[in-house]
Amino acid sequence: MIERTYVMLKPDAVQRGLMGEIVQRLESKGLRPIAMKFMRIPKELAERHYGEHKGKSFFPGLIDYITSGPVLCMVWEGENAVASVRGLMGKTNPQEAAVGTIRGDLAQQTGRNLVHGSDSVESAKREIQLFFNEYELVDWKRSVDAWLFE
Ligand code: D4T
Repeated sequence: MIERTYVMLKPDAVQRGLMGEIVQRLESKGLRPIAMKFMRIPKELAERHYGEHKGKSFFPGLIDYITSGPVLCMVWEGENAVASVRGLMGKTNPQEAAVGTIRGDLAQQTGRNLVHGSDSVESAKREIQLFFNEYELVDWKRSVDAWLFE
C-alpha cells in the first residue's frame, strides 16, 4: 500500500550536521519526498504535535528540546511508508535501536534521538495537516519509479 508519512529531523540532527545523511537514507530506500520545510516550531505547535504525551514526566523536556532550534519537517511517500520509515529510524531508545538504523548508528539517548516518524497512517494524516497546507504537498512522479515498483 502506498502511504505518506510525516518525518521531522529534530534540532540535534540539524545542529550536528546530519540532515544530509538522514535524507540520504530515505532517498536511498527509494522513498519519494513530497514536502520539506525548515522551521523553528512555535511552542504551541510542539505541544499539539506531542499532545498524546501531555502530563508525562518527559513532556516538558521534550517540548524544550524540540523547540530549542530549527527542525526539518518533511513528508515522504512510498510502499508502507509509515512502517518503512520507523524501520529505518530504529527503536525510540538509541541504545535499543539496531545497528544499521538511523538511531542505532548515529544517536545515544532517547532525549536526543534525531528524528521523528509517524507511528500510524492516522497519525501521519494528523501530523501532515498540522505542519503543511495542501499547496505545500507536491504530487510528482520519477522515471526511476519503474525500477522501484513492479
Ligand atoms: P517520536 O514521536 O519523536 O518519533 O518518537 P517515537 O514515536 O519513537 O517515541 P514516542 O512517541 O514514544 O516518544 C516521543 C518522544 O518523546 C521522547 N521520550 C520518549 C523521552 O524523552 N523519554 C521517554 O521516556 C519516552 C518514552 C522521545 C521521543
